[in-house]
Amino acid sequence: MTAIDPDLRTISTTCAYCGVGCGILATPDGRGGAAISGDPAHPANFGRLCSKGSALGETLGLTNRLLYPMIRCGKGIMERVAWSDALDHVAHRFQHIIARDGPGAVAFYLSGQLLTEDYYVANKLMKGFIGSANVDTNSRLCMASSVAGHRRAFGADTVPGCYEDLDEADLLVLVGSNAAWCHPVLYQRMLVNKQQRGARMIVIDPRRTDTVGDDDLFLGLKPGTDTALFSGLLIYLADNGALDRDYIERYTSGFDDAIARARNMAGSLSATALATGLSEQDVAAFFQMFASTERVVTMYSQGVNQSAQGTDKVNAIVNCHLATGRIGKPGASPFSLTGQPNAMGGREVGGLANQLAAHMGFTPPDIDRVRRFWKAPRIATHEGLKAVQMFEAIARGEIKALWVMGTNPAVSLPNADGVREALKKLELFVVSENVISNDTVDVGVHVLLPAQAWGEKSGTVTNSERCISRQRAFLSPPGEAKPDWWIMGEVARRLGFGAGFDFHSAADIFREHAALSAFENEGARDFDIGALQSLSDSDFDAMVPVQWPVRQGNEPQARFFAEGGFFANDFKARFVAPEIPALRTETTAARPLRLNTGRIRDQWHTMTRTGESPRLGQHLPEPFVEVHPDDAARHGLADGDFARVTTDYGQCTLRVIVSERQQRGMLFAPIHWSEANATGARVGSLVAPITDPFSGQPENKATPASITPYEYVFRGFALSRKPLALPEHAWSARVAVSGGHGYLFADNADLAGWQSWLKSFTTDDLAEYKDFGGGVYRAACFSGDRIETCLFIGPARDAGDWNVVKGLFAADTLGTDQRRMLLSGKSMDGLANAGPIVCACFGVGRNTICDTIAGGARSAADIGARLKAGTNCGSCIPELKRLIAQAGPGDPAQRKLAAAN
Ligand SMILES: Nc1nc2c(c(=O)[nH]1)N[C@H]1C(S)=C(S)[C@@H](COP(=O)(O)OP(=O)(O)OC[C@H]3O[C@@H](n4cnc5c(=O)[nH]c(N)nc54)[C@H](O)[C@@H]3O)O[C@H]1N2
Ligand SMILES: Nc1nc2c(c(=O)[nH]1)N[C@H]1C(S)=C(S)[C@@H](COP(=O)(O)OP(=O)(O)OC[C@H]3O[C@@H](n4cnc5c(=O)[nH]c(N)nc54)[C@H](O)[C@@H]3O)O[C@H]1N2
Ligand code: SF4
Ligand SMILES: [Mo]
Repeated sequence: MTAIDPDLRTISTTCAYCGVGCGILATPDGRGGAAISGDPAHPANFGRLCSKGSALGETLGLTNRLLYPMIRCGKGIMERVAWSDALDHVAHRFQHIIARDGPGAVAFYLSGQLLTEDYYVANKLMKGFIGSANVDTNSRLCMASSVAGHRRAFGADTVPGCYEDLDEADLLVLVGSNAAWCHPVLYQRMLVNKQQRGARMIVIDPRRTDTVGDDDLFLGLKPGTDTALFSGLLIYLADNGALDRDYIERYTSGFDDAIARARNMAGSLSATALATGLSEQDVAAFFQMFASTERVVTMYSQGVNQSAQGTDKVNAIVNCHLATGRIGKPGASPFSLTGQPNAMGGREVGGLANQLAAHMGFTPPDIDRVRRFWKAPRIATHEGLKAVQMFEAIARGEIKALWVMGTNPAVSLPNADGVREALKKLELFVVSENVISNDTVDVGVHVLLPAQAWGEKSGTVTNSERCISRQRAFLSPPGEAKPDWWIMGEVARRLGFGAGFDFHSAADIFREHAALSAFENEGARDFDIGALQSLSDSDFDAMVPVQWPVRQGNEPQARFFAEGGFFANDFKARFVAPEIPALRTETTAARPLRLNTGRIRDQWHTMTRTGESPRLGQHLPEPFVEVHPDDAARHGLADGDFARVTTDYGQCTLRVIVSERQQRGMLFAPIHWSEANATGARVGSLVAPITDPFSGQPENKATPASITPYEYVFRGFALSRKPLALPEHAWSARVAVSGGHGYLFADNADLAGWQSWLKSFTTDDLAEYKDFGGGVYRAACFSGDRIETCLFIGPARDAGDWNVVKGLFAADTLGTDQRRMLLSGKSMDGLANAGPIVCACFGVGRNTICDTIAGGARSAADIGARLKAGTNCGSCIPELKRLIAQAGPGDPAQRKLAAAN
């Protein structure tokens, strides 16, 4: 028998990406990589993974990794230093600024991608020992409205339901959630419910997204009008005998006020239709389905949270569930879908500036309790600044030292140009990162600290259904990367707080966190994992997913509130009467459109990880803006062209996709591109920094904007084994490709300039095809039998075929014919042009799919049987269905965009 290398055994861990929190099995290959598959035993996914999770193995490379601590030296250059020097420097500078300007002059900005243990230490250090509550997190941009809505209604930030409710519901309502792309594995669970139990689905979103199936009710409401819709629903429920009077009576308060306010806002079907821009029939259909279905789950995400009325939207939804008693019962609950892998863990430790710790707030008894538990006499006694306000305080020079961990605020905060300028003013700017370059780091960080990345770090995360899972290390950390908690602990020790930070492992921290959750709790607080406070190290290592609460001596509890038990003083839930919804910004003649921003299927946030995966770079490779055909006509835009999108805050240049799925008067642009991977496509620079009055969450989905066509004379692309710095005048986007680096670009400069740019770094034996008069230049140089670098430029849309050339570039050896054909850039025998990839799992392109449809495939299942497309993660099934619906056999329109790419 061959011995098994213990380092290569399969480790069970949790996905690095979304809040579904899927279990993963990772088997290291001994060369820094790992085979990835879904964990059949994990209760979130039972073995399924989406395209992003499946491609995690392609993101483990070290090309862009930060490996050593670095400090900006006198000449402005980043220099490698020893850990002890970096930590001394950070502690010393923090100490100096705190002594001079007080604790309010320093801040931490954290992330829902940190582990609970990292988050716990950061929060304890800032709030407990430095004595300032200026610690906030990117969850402010993500979940803050849900947190505020929960606290107003339930008295605590409690998610009442669990994933099994999605399997058991008869009606699934999705509000402001593109779950097909953003929570794909949960969406697959809902589809199984639809297929097997006949559950119905309603999607409420200004855009018709891939979440909307053929037989679903789609409510394409006007942006920001969800409060009116759900207020109308409350009235309908009241007027049609659908209330649970008993539940309202026993377990809630404030019902009459809420009804009165709702009646004012949307007292009838027609008033609701008018307020939301929906048809009366659609409103009636929704209300009737909701009223008549006992088992209904209403899921909501960023279309609800990221609004100037986000908290009210949450409460308007929750009100309808309270009024019908449909909360915390099998298949019946309101359900906030969380974004990041540890959005919930961050809320549990108190990562938000207006929470203290362990779901306690800044009330005198809570402050006193946490002070005693932490032995922290200098504990902060009032709330700190929320993200947007924190960066405004930095801009005003009031906050002088900032430590950013696990987030990229120069891209993801609204008014991102303003944020970038603010960061330049800092006296001390520290970043703990995995990557050596992103827009935030590139602003001019003073100290850069290498943190362990997914696959190396170890601790816990909590998913949308309160399930705590282990993230386990299966790779050794590269260079000198350290756990985030360790880095902060070392700084805390140097600040003189050693006794409070004597942690030697993630398990040590977890035990303390669990003990705090149970400290003087006795059922008064929802978050209690006291039964886990004395896990041994080996218990912690072996810990299986567990849903909280895990109270000492109590039975497990999957749901909350079916029979009251709220966390307000009177144990009752509150009906909160929402304000009449008002968008806080108006469109004008100069800014006639509203810019909505969000996500695409195969990229994660600012692409520092998914941007490394060739598989994930295939679906939508360029930054784009989606426009309704009528608006496109009005503003002189055509599909595949470029456009400038302008707001009062900034400007971007994006490819245009014309689509009827977009609402008239609205634009949609994805958030993923940054200065680090594209030019002029950082969409956060367009977004107004307007926030919800209760949650402080910015309204990322409704900034007034204008759009104008922008012309480029040339389009082109380059592929290279080494990273390239494209000429600065070009518009470009970096795309991960097999075997090297890809760049799609457009430009107005002359071709001779591109030729000399190419020649400045390539060897003499450059094969060229040159027709400068016709606007065409193609060139390639080889190393042995494979392409080293190639450049294709052509007029308008005729640069050569990116997908074909990419295929040739990926090959290790090119035959003589292929070499000769290369510069023609056209498809050739044996290398059919598959078109842009739709199915990331099996690499099936749009052209191949369209050919199969033309050949008689009539359903996604047909296509799956012939091409395997859609048969693994299922994320592309909505797109397959759309292609079938759109394409009559041989429809040339299908190939238009493929050709443009
Ligand atoms: N592929 C992928 N998945 C992800 C992520 C990712 O980056 N990529 N990120 C994760 C994170 S952190 C998060 S927070 C989640 C976000 O997940 P989602 O919230 O599902 O994603 P978004 O695309 O931000 O926005 C959802 C929808 O809100 C709609 N919307 C805009 N305005 C309104 C409105 O006024 N009312 C209503 N009802 N809808 C509106 C938008 O049109 C959009 O389709 O995704 C997680 N999953
Ligand atoms: N316009 C607009 N803006 C938005 C949104 C929107 O819909 N529209 N959505 C908002 C939402 S919901 C979110 S969640 C944010 C996300 O926005 P960000 O958090 O800014 O985006 P990420 O790309 O996830 O940034 C994470 C960074 O942390 C690093 N990192 C990853 N893991 C670790 C770790 O363990 N330790 C350390 N130290 N570093 C790590 C990564 O390399 C990366 O640079 O964007 C928000 N901004
Ligand atoms: S749905 Fe996809 S991204 Fe989200 S946790 Fe599961 S595998 Fe990861
Ligand atoms: Mo998020």
